Amino acid sequence: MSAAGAPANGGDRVAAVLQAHSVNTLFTLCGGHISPILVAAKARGIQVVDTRHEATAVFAADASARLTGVPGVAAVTAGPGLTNTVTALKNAQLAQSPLVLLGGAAPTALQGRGALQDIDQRPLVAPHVKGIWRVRRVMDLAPVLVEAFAVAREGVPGPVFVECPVDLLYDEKSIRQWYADASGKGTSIPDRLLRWYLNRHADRMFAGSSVAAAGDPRRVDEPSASDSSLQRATEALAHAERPLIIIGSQALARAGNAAGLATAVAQLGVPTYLSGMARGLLGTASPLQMRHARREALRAADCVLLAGVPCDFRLDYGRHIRRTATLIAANRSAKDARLNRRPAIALIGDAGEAIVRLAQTLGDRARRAEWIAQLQTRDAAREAEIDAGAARAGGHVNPMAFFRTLDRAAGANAVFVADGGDFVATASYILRPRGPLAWLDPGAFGTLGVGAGFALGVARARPGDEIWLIWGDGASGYGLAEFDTFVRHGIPVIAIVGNDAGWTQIARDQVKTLHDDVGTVLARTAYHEVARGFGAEGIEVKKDSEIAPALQRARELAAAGRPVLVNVWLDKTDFREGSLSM
Ligand SMILES: Cc1ncc(C[n+]2csc(CCOP(=O)(O)OP(=O)(O)O)c2C)c(N)n1
Ligand SMILES: [Mg+2]
Repeated sequence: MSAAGAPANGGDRVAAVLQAHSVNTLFTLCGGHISPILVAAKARGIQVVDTRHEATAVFAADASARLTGVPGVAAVTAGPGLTNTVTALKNAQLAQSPLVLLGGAAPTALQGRGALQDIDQRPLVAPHVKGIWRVRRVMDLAPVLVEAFAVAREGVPGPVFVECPVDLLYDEKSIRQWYADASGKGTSIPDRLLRWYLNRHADRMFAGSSVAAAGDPRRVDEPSASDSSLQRATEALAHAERPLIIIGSQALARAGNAAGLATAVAQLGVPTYLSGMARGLLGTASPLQMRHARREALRAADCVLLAGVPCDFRLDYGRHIRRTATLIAANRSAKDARLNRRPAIALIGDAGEAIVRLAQTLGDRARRAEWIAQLQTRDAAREAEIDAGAARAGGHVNPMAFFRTLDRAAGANAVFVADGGDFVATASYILRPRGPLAWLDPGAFGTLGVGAGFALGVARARPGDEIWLIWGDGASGYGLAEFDTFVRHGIPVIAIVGNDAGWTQIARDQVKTLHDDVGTVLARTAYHEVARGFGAEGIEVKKDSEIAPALQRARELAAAGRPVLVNVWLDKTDFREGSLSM
């Protein structure tokens, strides 16, 4: 702190705002442009978690935001540091996850003059964020960041980007000295002009910076559906014979309200499918939760409430909802509420809050015992099919048997992170997330490579929870190097690699339709040895009989603080035959 109480430098101004927003972790990969932010964050007690790829840092910030509702924060260096984040930023945007990305930039006086890593960052980032700010004065750092945090959270949440040029982050004396050295001691008129120019430039940059800047969060109003639309939804549901609710990630935008939402669904007594971050909302054994044959249920339903779920590819573009059914769409985004199907009733606002209010106005007037029983019977039949599939023995491990065993083995505080193709799709049918916000998948962008970063974010948001990273062998390649990060930071992730020696989800259709597996074949790589190389534990599982002991051992190691990779040799199965995502 300076005499006037202002932060020592711009880096500390940034760190002070993070602290005021209850950010406990800064995910990063270092670079000279952002050093003052990292050092100041550490000095203020914020844990700096340094990763091996900038995408990991942003995926981690995304996961942390999803679990806490507080925007996650990542800091990356200028140029290549930023370009490396684009996939993760886009993923967060489509998943409507609020995060703040801090990027370095070349010194303000040198931008556009061939400085190291000096590129125009705006056009790279702008299409993927809700807001972008390029700070030009030290005194603006804090207010801009406060605004960035609020924009990330309000309305439809999403990522934002704040560019902080390096010369705003160091203290005034050093920067003036640096500019003085750069402009030399020459006495010619151009030399003197340059010194005058740089001096004036520094005056502008540091104007007003002797005063401390407030970093307190700005209030964010939560959007709320109108009373009249809610009344109409209440009536529609009360008169329905076969009502159905589908709850998606956006309904959990306010992470802290999950328990209230679960209670409301139980009060309504309407059969419910859960997707994305809503999986696990009703625990593992709710009689209202249906897990299978969603398409058939949608075809039969006469009133469908989509809560935070757009009619995109994941819902077959709304094709399976009857034309005669009353469609109710609760969504923070008016556009998403109308995507591909115009709802009869649009509840524009927080979808979770809408369900809570519906439970108050409707009570259990939409509970239909016979309809619930009908869906339960179909669900049970599918579970029996899975049991039969899981009982088939092959040369190596049966993925269905594997996930049935994992479902029994995982602890009550398990969080599942899903990153891959067929292997994780099988997991999503069989694993039962223990509670709300205990299942993470990429979301609508469907990118591979989220796993290691998500696991890292979960570890920081839910210290002490048991983290299972369900990885396809293909997908694991994007993040294996983060085992180094897990080891250095003592983060006991349990990674399960479904080793089918291939990019199977793609191979399945490519071979069938084009009769060639080119580009889809991998080796039975010893991924557990790779983890050992990074200093973690590695376990290999080649037969069904080895599954349970391996999982128990992995849990023990994780409980003792050790990251583990379990490399599981899979059999080919036809479980996912016929499913094609486009
Ligand atoms: C970044 C990215 N690249 C490529 C794809 C296309 N893709 C979807 S599923 C898949 C195969 C995944 O293979 P693996 O992780 O081994 O899982 P498996 O299907 O074999 O169980 C691929 C390549 C993608 N979704 N994201
Ligand atoms: Mg594979």
